[in-house]
Amino acid sequence: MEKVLTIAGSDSTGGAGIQADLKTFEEYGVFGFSSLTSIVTMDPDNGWSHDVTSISEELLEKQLISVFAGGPVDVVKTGMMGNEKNIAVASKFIDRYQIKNVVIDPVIACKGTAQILQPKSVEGIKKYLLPQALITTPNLEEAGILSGLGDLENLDDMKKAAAIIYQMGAKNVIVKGGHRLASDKAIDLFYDGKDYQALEGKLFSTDFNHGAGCTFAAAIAAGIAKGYSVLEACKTAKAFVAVGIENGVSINPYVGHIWHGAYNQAEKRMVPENENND
Ligand code: PXL
Repeated sequence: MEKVLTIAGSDSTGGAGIQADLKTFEEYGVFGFSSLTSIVTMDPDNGWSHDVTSISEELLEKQLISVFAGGPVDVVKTGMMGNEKNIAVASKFIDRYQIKNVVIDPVIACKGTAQILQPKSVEGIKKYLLPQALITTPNLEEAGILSGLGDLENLDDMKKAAAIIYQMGAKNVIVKGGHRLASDKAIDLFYDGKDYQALEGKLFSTDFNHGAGCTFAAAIAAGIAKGYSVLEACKTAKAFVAVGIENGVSINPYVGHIWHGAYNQAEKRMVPENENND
C-alpha cells in the first residue's frame, strides 16, 4: 500500500490541517502518517480568533524518526509548519530519505485569522521547502507573498507569480484563484516550467469551505502516491474538493467545513444492514 506522510498543524475542529489530510488520504485509499508541527485553537469568546501553538523541533524530530523507522514513504505533504526550526527539521528528513514526491502547501495565512506565521517562516519555506517541492499549492495571497508581487488580481498576475515561484525551485506550481479572484469561476493556474494551464471549476457561494486548501494539497499528494501524473492529480484533487465544498457542513456557529468524504459518499458506508434495507 502507498504511504503518505503529512507534516502539518492540528485543527481540532477537524476541517483543516492534519485532520483534513488524514481524512483525505483515507478516501484515496493510501496509508496516512502524520507529524504535528503546531496546534491551532479557536476562541468562540473572542470572534473565533485563531491561536497557533508551535511544537518544539525536538518533538517534531522524534515523530519523524518514528515515521521513518520503516523506511521512506512514497509522498510527503507539508502544511502549517509553526516556525522556521520545524521547517528545517522537515527539510532535513525529506533530504535524508531522498523523498522526491513532495507536496508543499505554503500555509502562511488562514481564512479567519491574520498572518499566522512569522515573516521568517516565509523565508524558511522559500529557502528549505520550495527547492524540494515536486509541486507547491499557494493560494492567491500566499503566491503574492512568496513571489513578492503583492496583491494578485487576475490570471496574468497569477502567471507571473507562478513563474517566480517556479524559479525558487518548485518543479510545478498551482496557484489557487479561489474566492479572492475576481471571477465567477474557481480558477487555478498550473505551471510546470513550460506551459500554463488554467483549471476551471464551479465557484460555490458557500461559507462552508474551511479546510479546502489543506484538503486540495492532501488530495494531490494522495493522487501522486496512487500514480497519477502531477497535472492529473491536480485535476482530480480539484474535483474532490469541489464536491466536498458542495456538500459542506455547518460545524458550529462560527465555521462550516468541507466534507472530505463527499466524493465517495462516505456517509453511506458502514450503515447497519437493517437501516440499509429501509
Ligand atoms: O487553512 C489553513 C490551516 C492550516 N492548518 C491548520 C489550520 C488552518 C486554518 O485554520 O488550522 C492546522
